[in-house]
Order: sequence, then C-alpha cells, then structure tokens
Amino acid sequence: MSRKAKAPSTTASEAINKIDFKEAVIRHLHCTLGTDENKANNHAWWKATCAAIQENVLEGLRKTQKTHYLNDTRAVHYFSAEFLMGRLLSNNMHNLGLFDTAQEALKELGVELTDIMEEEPDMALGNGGLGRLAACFIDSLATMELPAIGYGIHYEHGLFRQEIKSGAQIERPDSWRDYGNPWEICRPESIQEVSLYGYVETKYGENGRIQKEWHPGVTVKGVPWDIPVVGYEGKTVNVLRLWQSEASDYFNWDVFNAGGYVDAQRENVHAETISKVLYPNDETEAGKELRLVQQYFFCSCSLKDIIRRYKRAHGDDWSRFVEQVVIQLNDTHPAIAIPELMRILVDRAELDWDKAWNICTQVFAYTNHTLLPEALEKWPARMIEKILPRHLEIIYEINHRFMALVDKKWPGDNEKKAKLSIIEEGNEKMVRMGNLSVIGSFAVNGVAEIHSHLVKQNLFPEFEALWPGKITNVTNGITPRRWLKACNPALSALIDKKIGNDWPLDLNKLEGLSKHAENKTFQKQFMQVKHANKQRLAKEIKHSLDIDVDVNAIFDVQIKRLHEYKRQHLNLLHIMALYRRILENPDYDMHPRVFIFGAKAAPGYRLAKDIIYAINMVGNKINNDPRVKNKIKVVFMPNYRVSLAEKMIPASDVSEQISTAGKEASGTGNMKLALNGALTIGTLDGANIEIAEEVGDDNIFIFGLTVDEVDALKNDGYNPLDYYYRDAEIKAILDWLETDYFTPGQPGALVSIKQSLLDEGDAYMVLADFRAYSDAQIKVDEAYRDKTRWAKMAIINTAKMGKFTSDRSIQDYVDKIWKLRACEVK
Ligand code: 9GP
Repeated sequence: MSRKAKAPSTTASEAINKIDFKEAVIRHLHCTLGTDENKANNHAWWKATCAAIQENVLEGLRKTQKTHYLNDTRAVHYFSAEFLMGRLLSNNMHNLGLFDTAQEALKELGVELTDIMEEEPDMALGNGGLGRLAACFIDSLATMELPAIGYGIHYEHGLFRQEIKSGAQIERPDSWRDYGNPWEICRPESIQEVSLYGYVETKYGENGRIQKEWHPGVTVKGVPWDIPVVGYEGKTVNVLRLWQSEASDYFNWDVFNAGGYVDAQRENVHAETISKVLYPNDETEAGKELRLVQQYFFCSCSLKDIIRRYKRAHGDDWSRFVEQVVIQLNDTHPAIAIPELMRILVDRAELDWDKAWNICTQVFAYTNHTLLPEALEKWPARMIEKILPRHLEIIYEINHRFMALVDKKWPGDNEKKAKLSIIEEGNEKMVRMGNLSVIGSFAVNGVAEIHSHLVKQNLFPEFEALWPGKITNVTNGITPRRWLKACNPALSALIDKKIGNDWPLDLNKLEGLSKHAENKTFQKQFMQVKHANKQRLAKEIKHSLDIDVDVNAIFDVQIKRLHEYKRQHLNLLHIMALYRRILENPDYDMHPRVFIFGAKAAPGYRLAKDIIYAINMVGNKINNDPRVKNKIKVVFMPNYRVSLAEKMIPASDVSEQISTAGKEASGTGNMKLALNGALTIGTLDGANIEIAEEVGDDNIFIFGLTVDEVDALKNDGYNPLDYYYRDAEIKAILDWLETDYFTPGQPGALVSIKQSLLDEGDAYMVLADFRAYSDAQIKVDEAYRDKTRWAKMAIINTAKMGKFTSDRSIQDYVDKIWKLRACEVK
C-alpha cells in the first residue's frame, strides 16, 4: 500500500542547505520584491520565502512533467468544482523536507518562520469536506507518485470571510490573491475557448449522415493557472490546474473608439463573472444559471486540455484514449463533462455514437458525497437548452438509448423507467445530474461503508439492480502530512522518537504506539503535548475574542459547516442543560469544559444563521455569569477555515460528531481530530462507524439512534412533542429559548430553533437523541477525570488511525477504479 521511505530530510534538504536558503530568500527580497532586509515587513519576508521554496518546487515540477511525458503515462484527472487548499508554505516546506532548514535560516536573518506563515491567506476555493477531500487527495496522489491533474475553477473570491457582529454572522468577500499568490503560474500558452448559448443547426452530410452544428452565442476564454502540488519527499510534483474566465477579445476597440466606453467593457464583465465567486447564491434564476455555466466552463476547458495533451502523443487515433485517461467526477458538479465529451467525439472528431459512448463510459467515474435531496443537483431542461442547446440534445439521446436498455431488462415497467431516467417529468422538466453521472460512468462510489450501502439501497437501488457491482465504496481519508506532521509538530516529534519517522508515508505504523498506551511516562508526554497545544489555542481565543479559558478544562470541539443535520443545536441544547443544572445546583459536579465551535452558515440558510446567533448569545450569557464559576465556557471562533482548523485540532480533547444517523456521508474532521488524540462523541453515522471499529468501543463515546432506528421512528410517526412533554429538562430548555433571558430586550430572538424542533417536526431528530447524548456526555466527563484512562484512550485513538490516511483511499481508487501505475521521478 503506502510507499516505504526514508525521512524526507534526506532528499531536498540535502541539495539545499541553510546558507543557500538564506541566499535565495535575500535574492528574492532584492530581485523579486525590490526591497531589502532592513525595509522588509512580514509580508515581504513571507513572499521571499515562498519564492525561495518555489524554486525547488518548480524544479520538481519540470522533472515530473518530463518523466510523465516520456513515459506516456496513464493519468487520473480529478474534476472538482472545489479545492480547499488552505495555506501552502508550511505544507510545501514539510513535503520538501525543508522546514527545519528554512526555520533556522530565517532565524539567522532575524525572522520567525511561524510569524511570517501567518501572512499567507488561505486558498479557500471550497465550502467544506468535499473541497478539502480533493486537496488531501491531490497531496496523496503526488506523494504516491501517481500521474494526476486536479482540474477546477480559479475563483477570484473563495468562500466568504465570516465576521461575527453582535453575535450574528456577517459575510465579507474573501480576497485570497489581492496581493498576488506566490505559488500559481499562469499558462497563457494553454488557453482554451469555451462556447455558450446560441442554437444548433442540423445539416445533412454527403453520405446522408446527419450533422449537428452548434452556433454559439458567446465565446469566452479559459486561462489556466497552475498550482504545483508537492508530494511528500518532493519527488513528484503534480499540478492543480484552475481555469479563469476572460472575454475572448479583451477589449472591443471599435466600440470604444465609437464612444461606447461602457459597452466596450460589458462583454469583459460578463465573461469574467464566470470565475468570480465560489458557488454564488443559487436561490435566484440568474445565480443558478451562473453555477451551471461555471460547471460547464471548467469541464469544457479541462476536457480540451486533456485531449490536446493526448493528441500530442497519439494524433487523431482515439483507440488509446481510454488507456491513457481516467476522469474522476467529484460529486455531480462536473457531470456536464459527460455530454461535453460526447459532443467533442461525435460532432468534432466525427466518431459514430456507439464508439464515442464506449469511450465515454470507460473514462468517467463518479463519487457521490451526499444523500441529502437538496444537494442532489437537477437542472431545468429549458435552462440547459438555453445555455448548452447541443448538450441537451445529447442528453436526450443518451437517455433515449438508455431507456431502450432498461426496457430490455424490465419490459414495459414504466415505474422503473421513471426512476432511472435522466429526465424527471413534472411541471418543469428537470435533468437529474446524479442519474446522468451513473449512466455515463464505469464506476460509482460512496465515501464510507454505511454511505455506500445507503447509496445502493436508498438512492440508486434500480441502478444497483441493473448493474450489480458498479456502485462500490471508497472510505475517505486525510493526509497525515498536513493533519499531523505539519499542524502538530510537537506530537509528530514525540511519535518520531517513539516509533520512528516513517509513519507519514505508512500511517499503519502508528499502530506501534498502542503498546505504549499504558506506559505512564509516554502518557505524560502525550498529554503534555496536548496541554501545550491547548495553551496555544487559549492564547488565540484570548487574542481574537478576549475570552479567558482554563487550559485544564476539557476542550470540546465541534468544527464543520453549520447544518441542521450536523446538529450544532443538539450541542447547544446540552450546554443550556448544563447551565441550567448549575443554576439549580451550584455544586453541580462536572469537570470544567470549554465548548468550542467553528462553523460557517450558507448566506441564505436562515436557521443555520440563527443557530450561530444562539450559540453566541447563550455563550455570552454563560461566560459572564459568575454563578457558573467558569465550569462552562462557550467559544465561537469566527471565520473557521483550514488554517484555523490546523490550530484547533491539535488542541482538542473531545471531537463532536453528532449528525443524525444516515445523514453525514463520511466526515473527515472526525478522522483529523482522532488522529490528534481527541476522543469522539458521536453517532453511528458516516465514517464514525469505521473509526469505532478501529479504536474499539472502549475508546469512543457512541450514542443515539442508528440508521435503522431513525427510519423506524420516522415510519412510526416521530412526534417531537412526545419528548418535549415527557422530558422536563428538554421542555425547560426549549421554553427558555422563547424568553429574552439570553437576548435581553429581544424576546423570541432565538425562537426559530424551538419552532424547527417542535412546530416543524424536528427533521433531524434532535429531541429523540437528546437524552442519549446527555448521558454520553456524562461518560465523557467521568472518563476525563481519570487522567490515566483518558491518556490511554487518546493514545489509542492516534495509534488506530492508520486506515484513515488519504493514501489508503487513493490506493483503493487505484485498485478498484483507476487502474493507475506509479511513475517514479528520478
Ligand atoms: O457531507 C459530505 C461529508 O460527509 C463528506 O465527508 C465530504 C467528503 O466526501 O463530502 C460532503 N458532501 C458535500 O460536501 C456535498 O455533497
């Protein structure tokens, strides 16, 4: 599975020593930035350091590209609308084995590396788990020396920056490249043209063959920006290629000269809007249309780029295309690539339909990341017709032929046809991108065992019956290079000392820690590292929120997007219950706890924003109530993002993974936290189930309804009022939300949460799970008071995370789906 290797310090760092590095940084200060050591501020030092590192990165990139070209390698092309890369300096230095060299060199120049690292804006080109997974995967692909390219969108603005004003979320634009991004390289030589709108003309060729010609209404340019992706040890450097939209003719001089100053700019503005923002609000028609245009834009550019590269080696001979190219569709966002490839093959390359379809269905594979109906994309057929008229024709043709196949299997079964069809009939004809993805791919996978099972059983049962074996599972993973080695240097150093330093490439090696789990000295060292990390986070909390937290308290962390199914409000209700218990009994016995949240809510998701507001208002009341005697603190860290996660995860004691069973496809934060020695309190959902299998029931706090129990309760007619009237504590807490106790002068400001749970039916069964959750929290409290027991459990969690390296996920993709071979770069 994982490649065995030496410590990275023997690779790139051999070639570059401290003196070289200092010289390179100074050279970049002078020659790249036009400043000098005396004038340079932290930002300039950061840029010069990046430039010095980038020299090594580009050397690796050049060698990798040459090697792949000479070996004519098969490659995976990872199509994803999101890549949540975070910061790159620390990661690249670690992967090149240059971290220590750089740190010492900069120290000698009077510069603190950790300070200048703070200058780097996060590349937040994603919303959450799906985008971060893509980033972990491309790290693993490079590390495992697999030929791969990530393809996505070069958004000008990534995910919004979250500010909290008087307790409420305010969205501000994110400008990750305002002052230039030192890692990216523009490649104007590989610009692609993308067509949109217009109409289709039907023609008859000489041999009577019908030909379709699309006369587009608009053409825009796709400009590629390459971000090098450095594998651990720095041998293979792959590329993440992100497309930026520009107007085809940069400026219409004729119009301008004729006095139409504004008109001359209009086309530019329209074209540039395509890559302006990550997932614009899709509640309006224009927003939806823009999102579809974005998806098509990056898929079309990427396919043309792949074909250009293929033709360089194979000319017009398409027979080897499927040997060379595999495309992974990260969710349905890139599904429009399927009809686009068909269009290119049938209309442009003039292949006959069957041949083209044969190619298509050997090239694409699709990953499903959610069962939530609202996240399963459907586009109105008339919208596709307007933007991509030829593609709609192709989709109809794919569907027509597929329906014939369904009819063969289940003659006359119209119900089956209705379920399997790409087209959903109704008031408005819709195109189901999920069905299109399954039909156009040779493999489909879910992202955790339970999720893949539910994909087969509930989401696509008819496809499972039609093509048994096509739907498979690849459990998600995380890169241990970023999520342990780089973000938790003290724990990494301790692990290195105990079991050697090859675990970043072979995470199963962590198993070696198990035998030390009961060793008192090791327990002490392990918990000392945790303590120091908690001190660092406490400082950060003080700095950003002016809240004092006790580092001896339990740091209980819930970090993820805000969504009802993730149930941050279950956590909040429990906090309120604890508060109430303390008010009723000042001697209420509990170990002090700091509840720490990090979460962004979608701008248009009202209840999610109300939950953020409630956490802040309840927190504010509790934090300032002397009767609590600091037994509880509530901290909402604003602007949760990758770089903040890197600080919070190493400092966590408890990991909250409390989604309604069956709703969280996998989760990956659960893996990161457990890897860093946090204990999970969680439901049997997503990858929690596999984490529990690995760490054992004694080392995790599982509670709540299972998937089957959730279904059964729903079928029996779940009534949240039963819980409200039967459980006095639940009733008291919910009624509390209606008063102005937490929102002085604003009674009812928090009532929407109560309404969602009582009047609107509690879709995510918060009340049904409340008591079990509260009981599990009592067990957490007891366990933490036993220092030895807790330390042992924490060590075992770290030790048992081998399965969750993204290298294992990638190896599963390689074996089950991609059939790729590593290509060593010398
Ligand atoms: O919600 C899932 C999350 O559970 C999973 O870990 C992640 C990566 O597979 O994908 C998320 N899904 C989405 O973001 C949207 O489908």
